[in-house]
Amino acid sequence: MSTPVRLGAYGAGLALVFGGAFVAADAVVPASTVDSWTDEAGGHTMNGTTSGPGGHGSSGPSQTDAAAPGVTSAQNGYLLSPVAAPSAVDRAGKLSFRILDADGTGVTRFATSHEKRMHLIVVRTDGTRFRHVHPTMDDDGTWSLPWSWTSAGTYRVYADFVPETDGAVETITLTRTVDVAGRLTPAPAAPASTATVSGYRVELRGEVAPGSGSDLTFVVSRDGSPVTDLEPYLGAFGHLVALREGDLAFLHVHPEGDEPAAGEESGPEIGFIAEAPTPGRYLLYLDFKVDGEVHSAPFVVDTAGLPTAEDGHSEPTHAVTEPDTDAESGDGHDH
Ligand SMILES: [Cu+2]
Repeated sequence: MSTPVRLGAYGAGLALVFGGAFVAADAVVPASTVDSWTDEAGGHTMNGTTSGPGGHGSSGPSQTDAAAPGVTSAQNGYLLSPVAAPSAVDRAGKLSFRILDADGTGVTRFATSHEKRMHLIVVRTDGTRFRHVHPTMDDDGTWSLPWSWTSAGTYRVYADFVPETDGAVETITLTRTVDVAGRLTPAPAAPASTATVSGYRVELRGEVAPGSGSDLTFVVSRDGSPVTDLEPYLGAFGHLVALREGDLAFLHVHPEGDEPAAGEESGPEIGFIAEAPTPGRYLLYLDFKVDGEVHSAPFVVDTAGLPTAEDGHSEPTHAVTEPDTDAESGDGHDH
């Protein structure tokens, strides 16, 4: 794979790289191979699971550009199996899946990346109910963790990992959707540059500009006072996931930069450099850790100069939705 685009670091030495690092990776497996996998997988849905993101992203600016990770169940010779999970709300069970190689064999060798071998992101397709967790693996390569859904809807599940191979180190992000039965209350995303979670107020400063690096700074406060005791989490002081509205392409998993030293604290600002591959709306989720607890703060940002309603982009009429209960309670994280 060719050298990823480096955008440099900002603030705490963290960089958010949209796009560039992923572009080269898609060339390895022919599209026809991916298609056949996708078709195959579609025939083996189970437990309310459907394969792939198809049909759940009709308003995105770009549906299937090959550069975007996190929109397919297969990439670079790796396939995400159908995801088994409870099929309705409030049913305790477990969520499980495997990563299969090109022979259909379960992959069991994963490199540790950002302190974990597997990062699992689950979010409802309207952008709410974000969870970022770390399952454990059985001998046969089955990843699982206890699971229940608090809300009905269609969810995107992302498995983000680095296979342990003798070859180049590459981050793979694969996705599936899971449908959860129950009464659904959709909560369309509306622009939101502040979030309140567990008493912490987080303000996002800066804009996302398509095609060029732009500074994004998150400022954390509590009761009007800056929070200066942010703790390292997964090897950084903040952990940002960005999804593109529409196709929910997974644009980033972890910030880059030097790891904080043990016991080091930071705040109230957490800086990133962002580059969006296309104009549009992006859903951002900042994980940060204070007093041993991880909190997720959701944001919705439009790229600068995004066309408005008269150009056919529908503006939501709803007020900004409150952070969901998962994010507020901070559960769904393992530490
Ligand atoms: Cu993770």
